[in-house]
Amino acid sequence: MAGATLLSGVVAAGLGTAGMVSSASGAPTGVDGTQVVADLNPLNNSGVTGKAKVVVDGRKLHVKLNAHRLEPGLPHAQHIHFGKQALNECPNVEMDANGDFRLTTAEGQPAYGPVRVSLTERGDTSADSTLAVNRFPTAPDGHIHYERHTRTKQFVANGIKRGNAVVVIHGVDYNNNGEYDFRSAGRSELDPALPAEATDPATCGVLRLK
Ligand SMILES: [Cu+2]
Repeated sequence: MAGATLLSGVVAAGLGTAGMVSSASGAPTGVDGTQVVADLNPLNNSGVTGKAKVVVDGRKLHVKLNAHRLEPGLPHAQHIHFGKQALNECPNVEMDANGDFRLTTAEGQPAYGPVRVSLTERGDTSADSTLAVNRFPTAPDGHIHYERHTRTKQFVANGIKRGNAVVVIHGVDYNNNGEYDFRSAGRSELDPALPAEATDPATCGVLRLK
């Protein structure tokens, strides 16, 4: 009898603690910000994998990104995509609208939405820098190790905090000749002056709450 009373006391205390934790985590922003993480998975048979982490505090972002098996020595545009109308997911082969066995950046837009943050190494990080080719990492030895503090718009920060934003790294050398050229995939629909190899997505991951 005494044991049963003790046990029910422990259960009640446990529920009380759980209730407190959940109400604390439901607060608008913690002191240290909200952390979201992504596992990056290959698109377009690139073999590129990686991990990304973003800590959001108000409009401030602290971004860390590591990726591997990228085409070395070439610029890799990398962004945080988010769209209120998007699926907030990575694209799959069914989104290859024209059936050419390539997923272009435009074909992926219904999944991940437009560019909101350009993960450049210096200067502007807005969507204005979507194709700022000379400010993106060039993946020496196929690796990107990236860290940057920046800011974004409030609605974008809110989308990231809700777990709805998507990290995408672009650049696929389909014909493995060590450069972006027009031979294998033609022109980019984002900028016809660029080969599609420079802008097609290589890897993608949804930034989810832990
Ligand atoms: Cu992108």
